[in-house]
Amino acid sequence: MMMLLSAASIIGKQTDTAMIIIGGISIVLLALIVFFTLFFVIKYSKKRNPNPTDVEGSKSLEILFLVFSISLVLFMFDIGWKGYKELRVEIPANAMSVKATGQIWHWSFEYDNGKQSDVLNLPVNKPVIINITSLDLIHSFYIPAFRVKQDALPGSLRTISFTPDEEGEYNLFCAEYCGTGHSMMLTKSVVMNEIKFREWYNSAE
Ligand SMILES: [Cu+2]
Repeated sequence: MMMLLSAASIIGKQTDTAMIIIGGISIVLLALIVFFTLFFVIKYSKKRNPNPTDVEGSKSLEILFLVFSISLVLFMFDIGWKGYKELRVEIPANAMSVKATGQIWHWSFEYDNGKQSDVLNLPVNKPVIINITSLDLIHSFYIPAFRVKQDALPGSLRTISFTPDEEGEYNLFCAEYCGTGHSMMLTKSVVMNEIKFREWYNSAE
């Protein structure tokens, strides 16, 4: 979206759409509220309306307003809830799992076959579930291009799931200030085609 780097995962693209929808609704509401505030301030100013008028409430208008605003809030909640479920609850059965470990001051990744890496290599278009932990203090696993972020907590496994859908190299940061080396705590996620990934995954080194 606009100035953001483009999303390279399915959930990332949905997140951007949610941003545009919810941001758009907020801008329209702000415009309406400011417009009516100014409109009534001018219309009922002392100069134009020297004798205050008694304004009666309108039950039907109030009910309409309540129903409309509650539906709008629930609509926005629903967008967020669906995204939340995709990230953490409804994880596809064929998802590939990777363990990500944060420590001062680097990331390391371990795959199901025991393969280890300090770069997060992933196959394109394949759902992945990252099991995140920390060896020392609180870090945070953050890949802006995929729109995913999850705290890494010592003694605890947290998961986040997504499907990268564009090949390329993406920055992977620690997003929790964790000490003097925090700004150096970055690596990459490399998304490659299935064949290349298999080659790397099954290679000995
Ligand atoms: Cu950190």
